[in-house]
Amino acid sequence: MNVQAAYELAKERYAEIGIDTDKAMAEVAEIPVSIHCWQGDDVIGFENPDGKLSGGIQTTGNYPGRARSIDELRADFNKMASMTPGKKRISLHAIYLDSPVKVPRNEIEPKHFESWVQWAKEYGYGIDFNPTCFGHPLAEAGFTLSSPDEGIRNFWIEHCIACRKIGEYFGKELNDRCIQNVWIPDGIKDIPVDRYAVRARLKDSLDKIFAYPIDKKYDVESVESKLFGIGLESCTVGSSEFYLAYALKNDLLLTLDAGHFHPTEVISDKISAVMQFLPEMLLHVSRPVRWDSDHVIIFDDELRTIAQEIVRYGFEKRIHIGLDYFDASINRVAAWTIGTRNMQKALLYAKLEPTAQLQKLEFEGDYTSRLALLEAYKTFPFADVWDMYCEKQGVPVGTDMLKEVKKYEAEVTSKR
Ligand code: RNT
Ligand code: ZN
Repeated sequence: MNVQAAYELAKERYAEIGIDTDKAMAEVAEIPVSIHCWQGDDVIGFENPDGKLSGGIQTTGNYPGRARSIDELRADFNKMASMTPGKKRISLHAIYLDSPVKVPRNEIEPKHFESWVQWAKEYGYGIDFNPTCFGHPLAEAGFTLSSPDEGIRNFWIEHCIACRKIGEYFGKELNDRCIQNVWIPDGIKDIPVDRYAVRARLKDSLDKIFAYPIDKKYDVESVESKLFGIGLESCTVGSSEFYLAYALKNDLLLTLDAGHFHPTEVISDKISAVMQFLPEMLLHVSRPVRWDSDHVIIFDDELRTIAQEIVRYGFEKRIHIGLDYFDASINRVAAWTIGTRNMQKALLYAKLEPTAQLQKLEFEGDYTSRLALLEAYKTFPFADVWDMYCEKQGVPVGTDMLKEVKKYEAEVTSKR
């Protein structure tokens, strides 16, 4: 396969429409993607090896070979990273702590994440963080921060404060900003009669969490809304309106997860609305299939549009790209790699758009040209630029990734 020759032709084609493909590749290489650790082990973590996922989210499938220990997870992550171009961060959940003894979630400390920091430094990854308010006996009733039980609320408030301290620690250690994402599963299965009180309790708990002084230079906080969870269909306490308002009022970031809205709503349309009012935001790029199923992200219209909405307005530094999907029905390393490569691919695709020209046509009302050109550009030789980008980044080109995954499966994951 002559990547170089094909690239030279593609480069010319793009130059004709005013696009510098070398520049596009260099720019995309600088956009960090925060890769979720939880694709590697089906969101189980290391707090409790028999941990069960709860909170209305589910991994389905039992393909063999999931990571069962920190070492396995790190090895798998590194394998994925070696097959994925671009700048990488890892998004950890609190349950991925490294501790030989069980630590109650409200007592976790930076020391439980020291080995993650060492590892991240070694490989040059940034670290983002998430409190884990699910998969725990005190979350089983469906409520955490909005629980009617004050003791339960306080437990989760303490957990979230502990996580903020850990985020601050990551930021300081790595001279970085740790993006801390607060998502809670709280919801109600059947029609409630006091939605106001539960939401008031959530607001009060969040106020207590964020009142704790943490250096925002290192720990940047975001809140994630949701529409519904399995078994929590009638009301989600932390809904879209709730968190949009909360983030605005309290100077926080807002997280938009692609699977957390009504089926015909897309987050690509929400980014430009939120960005009018918030300086930064976090995305959980995911793929809902009929529900918040968290399928592996594919190179589809919505993924491309999400990337375009980031790149078109120069929001690369203000929008933090996090991935959030988990498929247990296929090889986990492949799932991780395919999705992460697709995010990168979509960013590169977006960089190859002659946006200013299209925006001018739109401004002038020439929608005929807008449509004609958008369609024509779809079949430009993008694949040749993508292959070149992979080659330059030293990661597998084209279908070679699959060969590597199969090899790793034969040698490593199938033996678990
Ligand atoms: C759940 C949210 C949340 C989780 C992760 C594991 O619906 O999307 O972000 O998926 O925190
Ligand atoms: Zn999410």
